[in-house]
Amino acid sequence: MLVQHWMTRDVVTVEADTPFLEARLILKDKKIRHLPVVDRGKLIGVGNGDPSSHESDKYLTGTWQRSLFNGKCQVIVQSTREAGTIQFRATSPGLKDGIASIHAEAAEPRPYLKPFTPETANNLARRGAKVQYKSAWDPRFAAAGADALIDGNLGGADYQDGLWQGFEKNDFEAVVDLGRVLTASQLRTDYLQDIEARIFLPTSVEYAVSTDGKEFKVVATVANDMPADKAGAFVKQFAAKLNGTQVRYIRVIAKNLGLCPPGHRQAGQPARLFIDEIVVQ
Ligand SMILES: [Ca+2]
Repeated sequence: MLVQHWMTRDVVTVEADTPFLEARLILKDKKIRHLPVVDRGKLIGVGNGDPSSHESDKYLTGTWQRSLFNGKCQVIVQSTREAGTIQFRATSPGLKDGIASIHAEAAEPRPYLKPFTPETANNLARRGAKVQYKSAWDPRFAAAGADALIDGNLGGADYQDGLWQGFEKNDFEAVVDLGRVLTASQLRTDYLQDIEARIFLPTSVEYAVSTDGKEFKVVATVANDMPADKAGAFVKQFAAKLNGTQVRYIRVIAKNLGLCPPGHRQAGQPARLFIDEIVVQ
């Protein structure tokens, strides 16, 4: 006779604040004489990493269990609102019990952060502007298509938010026709860097302006001063002051890094360039 033949497989537990009458009903209903109290923590899920497993991730009746996969399984424990030690024990027939103590500390509540809503730039499309592309966007990252860069919508840190237009390996080159001659004080384009997604800032952005669409004058070339290995997802503005220049056509050429640089996880693979808007002020 082994202990495993006597041990309780499906342990029913209660928390310290469970009403006594409810605990008594559980004892009667389950025909048990002992009811472990799990304090300052509760189980909210189990798993084992086996993608073909059909076992439940939740046992709302409290009879938590999970098969091992490659000798391991996972338990998700949630702390309560009180600091203290969370005691956890895993048992299985034929195996030594596993016991873990987790110390939960009191924490300051995090401030509420408003969900991200895209900033709106001046909407040139509504004012009759058109963009003529000299390079083709990647169809996987088309955003709003031909008007994406003059629709007034700016992207966020998520390259898949549908507001970024992507160019793989190619430079970005396009001419905006404002439809009439305007006095402009600044040109600006924003780019995303998220090197995990092979998205890099342009190495430089050149702005040229014209009033007839034929003769273009380069008014600024803005170099990138951000390292190509800077991790995380962030947006950088490349702006050029114009000081009241007369413009109708604006040509923007943003140079793609070309290939993911040495040291990158996908070194040698095509680099992507992501732009969301051409802002004329
Ligand atoms: Ca846009």
